[in-house]
Amino acid sequence: MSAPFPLPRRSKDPDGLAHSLAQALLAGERRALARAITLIESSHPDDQRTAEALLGLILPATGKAIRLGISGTPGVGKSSFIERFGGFITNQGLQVAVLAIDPSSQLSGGSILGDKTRMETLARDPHAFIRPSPSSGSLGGVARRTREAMLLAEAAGFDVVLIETVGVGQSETTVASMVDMFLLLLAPGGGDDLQGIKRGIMELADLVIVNKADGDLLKPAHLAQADYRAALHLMRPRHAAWRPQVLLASALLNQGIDGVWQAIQDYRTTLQADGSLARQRANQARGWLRRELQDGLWDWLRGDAAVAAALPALETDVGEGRLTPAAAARRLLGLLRRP
Ligand SMILES: Nc1nc2c(ncn2[C@@H]2O[C@H](COP(=O)(O)OP(=O)(O)O)[C@@H](O)[C@H]2O)c(=O)[nH]1
Ligand SMILES: [Mg+2]
Repeated sequence: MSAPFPLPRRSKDPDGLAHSLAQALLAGERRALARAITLIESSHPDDQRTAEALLGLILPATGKAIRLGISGTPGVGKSSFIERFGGFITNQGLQVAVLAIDPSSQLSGGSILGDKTRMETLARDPHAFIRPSPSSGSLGGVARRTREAMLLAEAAGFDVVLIETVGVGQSETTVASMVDMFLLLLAPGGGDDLQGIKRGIMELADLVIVNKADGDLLKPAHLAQADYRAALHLMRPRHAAWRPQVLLASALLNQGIDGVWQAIQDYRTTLQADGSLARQRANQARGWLRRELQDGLWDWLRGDAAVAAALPALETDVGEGRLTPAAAARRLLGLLRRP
C-alpha cells in the first residue's frame, strides 16, 4: 500500500474531495491514483458519491491509453511475461498500469499480490503501477471497479493499461468487453493443449502468444504455433481488418517481447485507420450502460418489499420444477405493476 494520501478519509464535502483528487490525479500523482482506486472500491455510500463525482470530473481525460487484456491458465507464465513486457514498455519511456480481474482471488488472496515475487522489478519501477484484483464482490462488481480503475489510470497519464485475468470462467469475456485488444498466453502443448482451451477464449484472442518458447520447449512451441494458427483460421475473426496472430515468446529469456509490442502497434494502427477501434469502444461503453442498468434494476427489484416477500417461495418452486423460470419472473414483475 502507498503512504496515506493527505486528504480526509471521508468528507462531508464529497464534491470538494472529488475535485482535489481529480486535480492530483490529472497531475499524474501516483498516490492519488492508489487513493482514487481505493475510493471506487469502497462500498460506503459517501465514498460512492465521491467516486462518482471524481469519475465525472476525469472522464474527459480518459481514453488515451491502449487497453490490453491478457489471459492464460495458471502456470502459463502470465506474471513472468508481464514483468518482462512491463519493463519493455517503461524502457520506451511509457507508463504501464497493471490491473487484475480474478474471481478466484477471494480464495487465494489476489493473483497479483501472490505473484509479487515474479514481478519484482516491475513492482519497483516508478513508471509502472500494479494493482491486485479487488478481493470481494461478484464478478460484476469486481469488473465495474476494474473498468473504473482503468479510467483513473488513463486520467493519471498511463499509456498502457494491462488487465490480467486467469484463464478460467467467464472473466475473459468480461475483460474482453473493456479492452481494445485481447492477448492470450498459451503454453507449448500443441494439439493436446488445444483440446483443453475453451474455444470461446480462443475466439476472443486478437493475439496469441506461445510462451516458454525456449530450451526443450522451443520445438513444441513451433508446432503449437502452427496448430494454433490453423485453429484460429477456422474461427470467425473479431475484426474485419485484423487476423489474429500467433507469436512465440520466452519470458524466461526475455525473448519475443518486442514482437508482441510491434503486433500491438500494428493492431492499433490498423483498427484506428478504419475506425473500428473507436466503434468498439463506443459499443463497449453502451454495453456497460446496459449492464449497469440490469444490475441497478435487479437491486431495485430485490429491494421492493412485495418482491422480496414473494421471491424465496418462487425460487423454491422453480428449483423443484413446479414453475418455469419465465412464469416466476412474470409473476414477480407483475408485483411491480401495482398502482
Ligand atoms: N521455461 C520457461 N519457463 C517459464 C517462462 N515463463 C514462466 N515460466 C515458469 O513457469 C512457471 C509459472 O510462471 P508464472 O509467471 O507464475 O505463471 P502464471 O501463473 O501464469 O502467472 C514459473 O515456474 C516460471 O518460472 C518461460 O518463458 N520459459
Ligand atoms: Mg501469475
